[in-house]
Amino acid sequence: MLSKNIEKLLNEQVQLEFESSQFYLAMASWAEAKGLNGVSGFLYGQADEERVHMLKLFHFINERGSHAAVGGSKAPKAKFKNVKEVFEDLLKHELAVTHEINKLVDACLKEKDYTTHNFLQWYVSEQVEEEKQAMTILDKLELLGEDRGGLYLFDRDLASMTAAPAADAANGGK
Ligand code: OFO
Repeated sequence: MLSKNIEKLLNEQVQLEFESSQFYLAMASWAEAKGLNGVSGFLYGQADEERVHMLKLFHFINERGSHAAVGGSKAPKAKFKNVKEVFEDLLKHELAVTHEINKLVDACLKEKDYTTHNFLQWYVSEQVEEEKQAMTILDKLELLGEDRGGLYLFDRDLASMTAAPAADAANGGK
């Protein structure tokens, strides 16, 4: 059974994962409209992954005898100056998510909720990977530049980094 406080914090995380998914979807749409199919494919994949993160939380909350809440969201930022701004925003967003996960982990330790603490370790590792990936992408962008040639190569590169649909995790990672 989750405490009221942990239930509330987990539901806030549900909302944040949902907002991450919507944000990356808006980025994907912007890139697709610009004809950057490698970038948009990558971002559509990221949006799907964030939805999976949200669903994992849903299942956990409900299985622990609480109730996962569905919230709304305001429309995310949809216009970007250039590809660099997209990935700078993505990294900034991931750093903010990591901060929230850490707060949640901390709250679990304070309440001696070791089950939720254990569950959250997956998110801790995932954030390390996502931050690393965003930094690698920004490095690539720096290297290739945003002139036509550089952007073409960058777009092709991102197509090869696109995650396969995370179907196995879509049912809560079971
Ligand atoms: Fe949900 O992993 Fe990033 O935000």
